[in-house]
This record gives sequence, structure tokens and C-alpha cells, in this order.
Amino acid sequence: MGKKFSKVTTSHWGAFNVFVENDKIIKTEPFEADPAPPQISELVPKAVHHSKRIDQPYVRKGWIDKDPDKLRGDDEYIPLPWEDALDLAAKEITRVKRDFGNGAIFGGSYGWASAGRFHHSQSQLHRFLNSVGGYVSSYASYSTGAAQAIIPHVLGLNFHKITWGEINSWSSIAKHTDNLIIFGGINPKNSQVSMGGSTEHDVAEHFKNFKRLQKNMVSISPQQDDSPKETNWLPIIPGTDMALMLAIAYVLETENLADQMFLDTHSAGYQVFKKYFLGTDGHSAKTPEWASLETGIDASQIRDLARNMASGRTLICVSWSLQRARYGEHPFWMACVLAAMLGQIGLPGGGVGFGYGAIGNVGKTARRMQGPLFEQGQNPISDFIPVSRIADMLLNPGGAYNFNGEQRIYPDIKLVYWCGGNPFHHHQDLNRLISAWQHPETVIVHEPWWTATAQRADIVFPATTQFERSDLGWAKGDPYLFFMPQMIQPVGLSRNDYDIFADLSKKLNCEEQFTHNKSSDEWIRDIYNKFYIEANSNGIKVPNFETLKEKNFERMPIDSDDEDYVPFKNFRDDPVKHSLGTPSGKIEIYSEKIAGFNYEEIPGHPIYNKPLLDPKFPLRLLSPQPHDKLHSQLQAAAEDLQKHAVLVMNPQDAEKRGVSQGNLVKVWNSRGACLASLQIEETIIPGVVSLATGAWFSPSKDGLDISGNPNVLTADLGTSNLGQGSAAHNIEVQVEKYNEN
Ligand SMILES: Nc1nc2c(c(=O)[nH]1)N[C@H]1C(S)=C(S)[C@@H](COP(=O)(O)OP(=O)(O)OC[C@H]3O[C@@H](n4cnc5c(=O)[nH]c(N)nc54)[C@H](O)[C@@H]3O)O[C@H]1N2
Ligand SMILES: Nc1nc2c(c(=O)[nH]1)N[C@H]1C(S)=C(S)[C@@H](COP(=O)(O)OP(=O)(O)OC[C@H]3O[C@@H](n4cnc5c(=O)[nH]c(N)nc54)[C@H](O)[C@@H]3O)O[C@H]1N2
Ligand SMILES: [Mo]
Repeated sequence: MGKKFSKVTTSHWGAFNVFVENDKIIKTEPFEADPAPPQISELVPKAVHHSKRIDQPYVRKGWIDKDPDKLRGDDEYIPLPWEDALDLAAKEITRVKRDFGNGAIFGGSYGWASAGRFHHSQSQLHRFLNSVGGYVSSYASYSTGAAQAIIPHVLGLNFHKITWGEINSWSSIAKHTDNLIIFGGINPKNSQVSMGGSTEHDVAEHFKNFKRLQKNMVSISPQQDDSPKETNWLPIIPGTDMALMLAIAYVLETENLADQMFLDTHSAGYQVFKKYFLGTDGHSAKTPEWASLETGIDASQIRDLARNMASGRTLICVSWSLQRARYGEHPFWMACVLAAMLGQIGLPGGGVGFGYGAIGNVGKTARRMQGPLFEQGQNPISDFIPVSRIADMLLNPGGAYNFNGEQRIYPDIKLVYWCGGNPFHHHQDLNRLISAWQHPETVIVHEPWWTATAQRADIVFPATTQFERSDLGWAKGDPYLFFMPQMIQPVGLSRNDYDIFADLSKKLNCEEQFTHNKSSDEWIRDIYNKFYIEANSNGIKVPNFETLKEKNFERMPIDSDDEDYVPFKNFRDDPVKHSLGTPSGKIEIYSEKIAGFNYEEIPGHPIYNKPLLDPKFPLRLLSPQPHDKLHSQLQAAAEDLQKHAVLVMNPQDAEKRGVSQGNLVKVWNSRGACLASLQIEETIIPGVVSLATGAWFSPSKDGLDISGNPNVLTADLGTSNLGQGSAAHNIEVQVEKYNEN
């Protein structure tokens, strides 16, 4: 490794230049083609060489001593040589397999880990566990659990197919859309991030362009800065978008603005649903006056909004955050209903779009192609849980639960294996997870840093970061290809996830199956070569492996070829020949199937369920994504700069509590408490506070989380019996000034 050099790498943040001196990362600089480069240059070098890196393998003392009084999270760690740690893990996997079967191993291992097509932690773990006979997996994501369940019932398509395929591109919006009606915002800060990276961050640019084009842009959100300043802010009380949408439906119907012809030919069940919002089925009528009381928006503004939406080409954009809350399926379903009522599904720049800006590559036009892929193999175990039911599963082995029309049984998990995620950052109600986490007999974790999850494992394997190994960089929707060169030697005794699993597979007699007798470098070359052949045979010219390695990166000539793609056009043109994959073949405004599940909170059509909040805690807490980090990553360095996370509060609420800018505050409810540093802003509505995710959960002896992780406060309830998605947003809290000592 040369003494001093710089090279480009990519990450979930996109690409950047890395400067190395004497085997240390000294700084990073923006990638030249990125108009809005990520602001992580200070954090990367500090985090990679931080004292919180795990320097070698460890075992938890109480686990090895079989001491039941020592709990995970409150114990010591004993350093172990690699060989001994690997032996321990292999023996434990063998024991659990023999005594309980592979159905007692949970390998869901949700988490973003690092970019890179080969060293993708989850794929590595899944391939390894498949080689040893399988594992209980997890379904869907924390990001879009409810959406993935509801959208196929309504539009007959997998949610990812819509996100990456049936969507208007940014340029199509620029050309055709008059009204951009945005629920939950389109935030350039969120679009900085994408699975595998977005290289040219351009969301903010699109909005400047839309402004020049004089589009009508409305951002309906509890926080003004959820959308670029070019949009008009319509503040709303969180969790009440459904009420607003129903009132829009009411206006469209009663003012003859709904496209009855489109509804007749392309949707099913409108007549039944209509009775609900008109109030002719015994429910109250969903008038603008009714919705005004729920949403905090004037009835006249609701009327104007509905009339505007019916004039010109309208795209309804819904942020993923709306479904990351209790009853989150409804606003997603209802957005499809409104788009059907406007009759613009299948017209350029019209209809509905989910998650623009949520991650950077949504709406981009790079040609869809399969990137370099590391195969995970087949899992012989079919059992799974909806991803965010992890604590329920651990607390209720053998317990029954509902999911999307099925009644399922939670498995009895004896061994949890996590590689590339941080459940003690990402899961809701962390105090509940602490109890649940005591249930398995063994927890094995691979991590580069001593995260709260690593600190709650029995066997801890130190993993390299992406800078300590070579890899391939590619992301869906992005035109770039990267060879991500190894920059520095592994820090401490850390090893690549692949090499750890390769050694374990040797000890478990499945080495051949897991490694195919290849080193990681051979794998990288081979998966690239496969991709190279496929891409070239599809007419996409990509460089060969040696050339890419030499050049470091390449921009593929694949943009713009589906820029003008019109989602659902075929269905619009001929709904019989190109029927949707729903039971009726049409957009299901009423779903017999969902009605047949008999779930009270989600009957056969979308309804408004008032958020159920404990009135003892008067503020509503939002927990959005952090602007300066990817979830909890790089937090080792970030928390050195800022010890407590930041709570955003409206001046009126601050005044009531006698708290001021920069004060340390305690945020609490019946589930837990944390500290935060107060930021007072007019950009958030009164009654609502916002605390971004990303802090490293650090409870003090009395359970107060010093870091400010909102998940000590959030509720661990599924979105509904249908989706069982994570419901992190919109929970109740109280805030007061915190006096240290
Ligand atoms: N309250 C609330 N909670 C939320 C959300 C919310 O909106 N509100 N959002 C949810 C959502 S959408 C998500 S996606 C989750 C995100 O939750 P996670 O994806 O779990 O969060 P990360 O911090 O990205 O965790 C990835 C971990 O992988 C580690 N890692 C990085 N590279 C490697 C590697 O090469 N090998 C190994 N072994 N480990 C590696 C990192 O150090 C880090 O600890 O959070 C969820 N939680
Ligand atoms: N910088 C950065 N970007 C990220 C990530 C990151 O960690 N850091 N994580 C990525 C991941 S994994 C994901 S899944 C996406 C998530 O993308 P989103 O789900 O879009 O993002 P959030 O930040 O959770 O929420 C966006 C905003 O929604 C608003 N909101 C919350 N509840 C409601 C409601 O009931 N009604 C309305 N109208 N608005 C509401 C909040 O004010 C919040 O700021 O972000 C991605 N982008
Ligand atoms: Mo996510």
C-alpha cells in the first residue's frame, strides 16, 4: 500500500475522494461530478480510526460462564484470539442446529451496513446461513413495511416495481406536471442517501427548475423544511393526512370534479367507498369542516387544494414516512384512490408516486439493469417474520399473530445472528427490545464499532469497514460503476465478513458450498465478469474488469432512455388487455380480499383512524432520518462533536415550558426517557417535536438514554394487522428542562 495517495470510492452517500497517508484516511473530498456532495468529510476519517472500533474478537463473560444473572447490555467482554472465537461460534451453531434445528436460528439481520456489491453484509450472512441449513428470515423493511403489504392489493404490483419502474421521472414531471402535491415532503437531505449510492445528487436542482417553470407545489407536512423552499408549506398535524385526503375526495365528488368515467372503467368499489366519505353509510360525512378539526387546516384551504388538484395535471407524491406510523397503510391506499378520482393515472406527469426524495435514486432515469450480484443461495427454512416484529417474536415464542390475511406463529429462536445492522438503533421501544433480547441463548454480531448492538452480543466479531477491502460499487437507477479500492489495511484485527464466514463454514463442513473455493478478490472479479457479459449482451457497453480497476470508476451511457416512460399507460389505454394484478384487474378502491381478513382497523376500503395517543403526554414526536448521518453510522465520530441528539420544537411550546435554545431537555413518556439538545424553530408546528434517529442508545443506570435515540420513546406496534410495518412516527411525549446533577 503506497504511503500517500487518493482514490475514489462510493458509499450509500454517493461517491467521494479518499486521501490516505501512511495507512490512515486523513480526509475525504467531494466527487467532481456531484452537484451536492455529502457532508461527511469530517466524520469518515475520525470514525474509521476511532477508539470505538472493535479491535479483536470478544466473548461476553456471563455467556461463557453460563451465569444467568449477567444480562446482555450489562456485562464484561473477554478478548479472544480469532481461532478460539471462531471455534466457539461454530460449536454454538452446531449445538443449536442439532438440538433445535435451523428454524431456531434468526438471521434476518436487518440493516444498511455498507455499500459494495460483494461485501454486502446481509447477503454474506444469508449465504452463509443457507450453507449451514437455513434460518428464519425477515420480510420487507423498516422503510416501507406497510406500503409493501397494501400496494399489491390496490395496484396489483409489488411496491418495489412501482418505486423503480411505474413512476414518473423527474424530467417527465418537469415537462408535464402542473400540480405537485406532496404529503410528508421531498427532502434533499434524505435524497443524499440511496442503497448503494446516488452519485449525482440533484433533487434540490429539480425544485429550482420546477419553480422556474411556475409549477404549483404544495408540501403538506408538520415541518416546513421537509421540502425545498420553492414549495408552499401547508402545515398539518401528523397522522391526520387520511382525514385531509378524505375531505379532498368529498370535494371532488360533491363538486363534480371526480372523473366518473375513469372510476367506472379502471377502478373497483368506488360506489361502496363513496358512501363512507359522503356519510351515507352512517359514518360522519368527511367534509372539509370535519377534516379541519382533525388536521388543523382551514376548510377553505382544503376546498381550494381539492379544486387545484382537479385543474391541470396533478401528481400526488407521498413520502414513506406517512406509512411508518400506526395505520400507515391507509394514506398510501387513499393516495391511489385520489389519483383514480382525478383520472390521471396513466397520463404523463400525473397519478401517484411514492418516495421521491426518500432515497436519492427514485425518479431517476438511468436504464434499469441488474447490477453485479453475489448470490445468496436458497434458504431451506421458509419461516419468516415481518421485519419489525422482532421483539414480539423473541417475547412470544409459539405465539400467534396476524399478517396480511394469514394467522402465523412466532418461532422459538435460540440463536440470533446479526451482521450489518443496528437493532438497538433502529427498533421501536428499545426498553422492550432489551427484555426481548434476553430470550435467545446466543447472540452473534459482526460490527466494526462498539454499537449498542455489539454491546449486547455474546460473541462479537470485528468487521472491516468498506475502506479496508476492495469491492464493486453500483446502485439501481444510478449510471456509475465503481471499483472501490482497498484504501488501508484492516483496522486492529478486524476481518471481512466474508472471511469470517469462510472460516466458520470450514469448521461447519460447508466451506465448498459457501466459498466455491474462491477468495473475495476472485468473487469480485467473477461477479463483475458475469455482469460484464450480461450488460454487453444487452447493448450496454461497460469496461472489462481490469479496465474498471485501473480507471476506478466509469459513467455508463444509460441515462435518459426511459425518461418519458408513462407509468400505467398500458392499463389506462386498455384496462382489459393490460389489467392490473388485483383480483378485479382494476385499481381496488374497495378490496373484497382485505374485507375478508376482518381487521377492524383496516376494512375493505381506506378509513381514517384517529391516532391513539396518551393524553398525559401532550406533544407528538416525529423521528425522521438524520441530515448529517446515515442512521447510526459514523456516530462514533458524530457523538464526539455532539453528545446529545437535537430536538426541534416550536417557540410556543418552548415558551410554555420555559426552555430555550441549546438547553438540555428530557423527553419522556410511559415507555422511556432520553436527553436531547433543544433547537427552537418556527418551521415545526406547535404541539409537535422532532428528534432524528441515529444516536447510539446509551442508557444510564436509571434507564435515561443519554444519546437521544427516539426509539426509547416510540411504540413497538405494527402499522396494522395487514402490514405489521414499523410505526415509528407520531407518538406522544412530554418535554422539560433537564438539570444535570
Ligand atoms: N424512530 C425511528 N426509528 C427508525 C426509523 C424512523 O424513521 N424512526 N427508520 C427506520 C429505517 S427506515 C431504517 S432503514 C432503520 C435503519 O437502521 P439500520 O440499518 O440498522 O442502521 P445503520 O446505522 O445503518 O446500521 C448498520 C450497521 O452496520 C454496520 N456496518 C457497516 N458496514 C459494515 C460491514 O461491512 N460489516 C458489518 N458487519 N457491519 C457493518 C454499521 O456500523 C451499523 O452499525 O432504522 C429504522 N428506525
Ligand atoms: N440524510 C439521510 N437520509 C436518509 C437516511 C438517513 O439516515 N440519513 N435514511 C434513508 C432511509 S433508510 C429511508 S427509509 C428514507 C426515509 O424517508 P422518509 O420516510 O421520507 O423520511 P423521514 O425522514 O422519516 O420523514 C420525512 C418527514 O415526514 C414528516 N412526517 C412524519 N409523519 C408525518 C405525517 O403523519 N404526515 C405528514 N404529512 N408528514 C409526516 C416528518 O416531518 C419528516 O421530517 O430516508 C433515507 N434517507
Ligand atoms: Mo429505511
